[in-house]
Amino acid sequence: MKKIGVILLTAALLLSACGKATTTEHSAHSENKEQEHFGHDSGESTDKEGIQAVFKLSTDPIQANQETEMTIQILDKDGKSVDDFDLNHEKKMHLILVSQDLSYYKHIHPTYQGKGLFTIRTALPAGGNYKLFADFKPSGQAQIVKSHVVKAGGEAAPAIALQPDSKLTAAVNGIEISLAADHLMAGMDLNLTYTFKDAATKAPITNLQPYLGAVGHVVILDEKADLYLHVHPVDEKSSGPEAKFKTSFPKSGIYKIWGEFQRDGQVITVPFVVKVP
Ligand SMILES: [Cu+2]
Repeated sequence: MKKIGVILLTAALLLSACGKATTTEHSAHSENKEQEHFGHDSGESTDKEGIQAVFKLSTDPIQANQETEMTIQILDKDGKSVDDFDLNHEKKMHLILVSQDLSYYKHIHPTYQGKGLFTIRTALPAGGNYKLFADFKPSGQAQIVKSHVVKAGGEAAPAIALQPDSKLTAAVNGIEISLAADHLMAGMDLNLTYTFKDAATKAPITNLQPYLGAVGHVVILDEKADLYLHVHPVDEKSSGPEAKFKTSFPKSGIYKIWGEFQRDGQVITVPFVVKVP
């Protein structure tokens, strides 16, 4: 793949109560029309501190449903391995994998092998483009997010157009989950409040379990998967019936918001699509 002029801007924004929200913005120009609207890079991206993440698949090109080992090597500006990472919500790296239409979402935790090398075995569910976001924190440094696009061969799943949900309520695992957003407007601080009820009895749910050290985690992407926000709750120790997150959408547009929670030992992922004026 030939690419011209890839600009990568990474800005850490203090958005959440624990100050751990990060925005990455990628603007890219490509001769490849297919990828034009899905930020991309060459597998190596450098931020202003010079930290690089080199993504590799042991099987490249990869086919849909073919399990492969993925490696993410973190290097400093001199190309030397970054060896020490702070735990961020119990993990040294969080890896988010989405399909281009954002219909497929996976949140995984690569294994740290030492010397800046993270590995994970995974498969991609259908042909097409996927974007990976590696979220990590070299010791003593700010949180860093690096992204990479991979393409799987094979039959593509029909693309699902991203439509704002008319109703921000969903039932998952017998739990009715509602999302309310106040001040839904670009560039403004707002609260995202999830409310949990028993889907059958409508009784409030108060026994959510900590998941990765907090009542929940929220990952937000804009429709082009250029803007990545990872938001942690205002009150991490809540167990329901509410979980509140404070964030800010950088610009107007359509965003997909995945909330992740845990109850009875099961992780619940609930996606909603909103239009931010
Ligand atoms: Cu994670």
